[in-house]
Amino acid sequence: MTEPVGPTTPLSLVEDVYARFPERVATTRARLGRPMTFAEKILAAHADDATTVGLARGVDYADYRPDRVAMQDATAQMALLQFMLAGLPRVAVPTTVHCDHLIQAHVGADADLRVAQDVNAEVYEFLRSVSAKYGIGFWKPGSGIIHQVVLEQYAFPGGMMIGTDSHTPNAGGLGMVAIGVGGADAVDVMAGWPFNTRVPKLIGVRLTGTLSGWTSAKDVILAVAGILTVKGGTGAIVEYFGPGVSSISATGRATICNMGAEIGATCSLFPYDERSARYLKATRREEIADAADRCADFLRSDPEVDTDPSRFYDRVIEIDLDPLEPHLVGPHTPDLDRPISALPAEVAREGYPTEVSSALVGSCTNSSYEDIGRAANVARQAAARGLRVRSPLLVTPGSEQVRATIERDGLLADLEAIGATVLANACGPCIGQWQRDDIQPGQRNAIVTSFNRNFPRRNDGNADTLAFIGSPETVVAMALSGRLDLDFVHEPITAEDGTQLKLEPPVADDLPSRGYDAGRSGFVAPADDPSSVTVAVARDSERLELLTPFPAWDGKDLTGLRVLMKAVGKCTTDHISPAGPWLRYRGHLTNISGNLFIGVDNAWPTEKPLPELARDFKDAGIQWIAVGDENYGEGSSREHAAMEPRATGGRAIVARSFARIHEANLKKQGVLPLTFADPADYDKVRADDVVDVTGLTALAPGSAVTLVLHHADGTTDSVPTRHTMSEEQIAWFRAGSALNLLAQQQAARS
Ligand code: MIC
Ligand code: SF4
Repeated sequence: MTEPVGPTTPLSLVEDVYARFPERVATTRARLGRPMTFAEKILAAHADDATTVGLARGVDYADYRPDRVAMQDATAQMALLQFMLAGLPRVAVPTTVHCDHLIQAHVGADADLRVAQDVNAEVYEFLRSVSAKYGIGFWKPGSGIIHQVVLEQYAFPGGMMIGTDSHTPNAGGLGMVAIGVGGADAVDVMAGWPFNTRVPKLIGVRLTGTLSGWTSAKDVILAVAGILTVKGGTGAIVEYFGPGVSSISATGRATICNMGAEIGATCSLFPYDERSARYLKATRREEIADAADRCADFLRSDPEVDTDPSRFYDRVIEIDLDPLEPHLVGPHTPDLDRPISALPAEVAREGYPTEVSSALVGSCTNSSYEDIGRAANVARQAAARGLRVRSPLLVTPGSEQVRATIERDGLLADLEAIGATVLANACGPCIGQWQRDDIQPGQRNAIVTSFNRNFPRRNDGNADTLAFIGSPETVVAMALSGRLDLDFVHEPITAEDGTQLKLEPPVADDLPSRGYDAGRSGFVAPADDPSSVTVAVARDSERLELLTPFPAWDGKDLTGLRVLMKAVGKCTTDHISPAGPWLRYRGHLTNISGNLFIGVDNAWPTEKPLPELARDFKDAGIQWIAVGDENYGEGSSREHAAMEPRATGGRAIVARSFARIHEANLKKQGVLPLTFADPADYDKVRADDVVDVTGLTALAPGSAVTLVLHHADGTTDSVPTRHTMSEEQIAWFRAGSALNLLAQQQAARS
């Protein structure tokens, strides 16, 4: 049995992992017959069986054994409700829960945190008691955003983890293969089963030049997003290498890996080097840095990879950091990219609002000591001339440790001096937890943030808010000018009284010279005596509901299905199951199903809202399909976007293509993810079709599944589709869900 979960990863765990590298890597190198990249080494060291694990990238499914699991409060509820159904006494792998998503930003840190503790008391108590009972470490609200806390406390070079949040790859900044998954995947690993996923493809990003001036790590990933687009990284690990790497700090690398989620990447990865070691030491993990130094050859790619990358990667991208300018992306999609210098002309051309209505710094992507330092440096330049922000500026520190340190070092005061409001250490406005009083719904306005997502309605629930994303220093500069159409890099900004100021490129330390101040500890260890803990879920709770297993498949082709909706264009998880006010129901499947598809741009009008229509179908015993466009399910890991359809009678989603995590979530919950063999067949599906899904009795990897569309005019179309289900995933469908199968196997084991 593993050691009890503590506030950091114990050295013994890291050493056990490092001890596996030499033999596992040698075995895999021999099997591949060539040198290896860093990502391949980590996967080899974590393969369930390195001698037999599939190696065909993008083809084979493989079993891995991650070192850790992390969950945030909005996804942990459903994950742990499922874990409770698995019938196990405790988790098999070190696991932590982090309370960060449920704190609403309104007036400021302390008051908002108190309100959250009160409003969410039932949910926090559920998470605390389940954690105590099953051996899970619990981080209280206020301790910080999951990915920042993981980076500071748990991530280590060469490790592998999964997390129930799409930005889990943040830990790649410190050389960890960290993958975002749905709760059901986390349940497998917590139950002691391997994590099964398709062997990722590899994309290499070669960095040359040096990061300098206004340009920051954020601009690197914004440029990559512009090149690869929101689907370009699907199914791939993005590995950064080359001489430019050393000019990016460990936390800057985490920013880049974090936002790799926006290009659909499985995860992103930086090699271990002296800057990683400095970060480990600064965060009081000296002995892990020493252990990593001893294992250093395994914590980077073989030299041949740097000299001949195209031999190793499915695709290679080159980015020269020297000419890279600060970028701003948006609105509505993170790959709509341009340098700041091109912004004024584009604002005029597109008719975007010229004023910035709010500027927001923070989120798991950009809330490190260095980020706040650079933002504060810009603020100090303004304060020295008596300038204040012209747009409201809100700042969310990433963790209690960062908050305490930036407070001690006067950086918070610098931001407050120009008029910034400091919010709780939490996701806040990034996930729509923003009680915005200054803008009415329907009012068109532009905001700039240092976050990572900018889908419509994401931050304030208003579809007419245009959200643009840039680095923290860009956001502060734009808050000072108050303008979206000013190139602050080359032009002076103008204060309210007419004073002009040409901002200089910010300079700041990447690590605090006086070390980090840990602040108030937010960690709660699991109970010594789990049997003393009872987990209470009130029968009449509107926020928590115990789950009942989904029914098993009856062994027959599906017939007589209806088409609930057909999504036109972008359909992210924020369209399928929006967050904001709905975060309230993340532990209550029936109640959260009230948001099903409410953000979707549907191809036809319906007489009732989609959640009601779905419920009517369910009550009438009618099953249904839904149709999606490209990259359906882009964005979040929230498995609610798969469970809600399943709970209301959805049996298949047929799309032009899927985002990785969402496709996996659908499979886990027993919903068939099917892609049109011919994307043009999307057009054949009509609102009043009655649909049969055939080929299911012979369902096997690669087998044909056909949709028979019976149109209302009496004609019929036969539409071939493809699926990517493995034997095991087909077994989930047969059992009704992966969890049903797990529970059956668990019962058979004991
Ligand atoms: C997000 O950024 O969309 C979230 C909220 O962190 C999600 C998880 C969730 O929906 O709870 C994610 O990215 O996975
Ligand atoms: Fe939280 Fe936003 Fe990061 Fe998601 S992207 S974990 S909501 S800060």
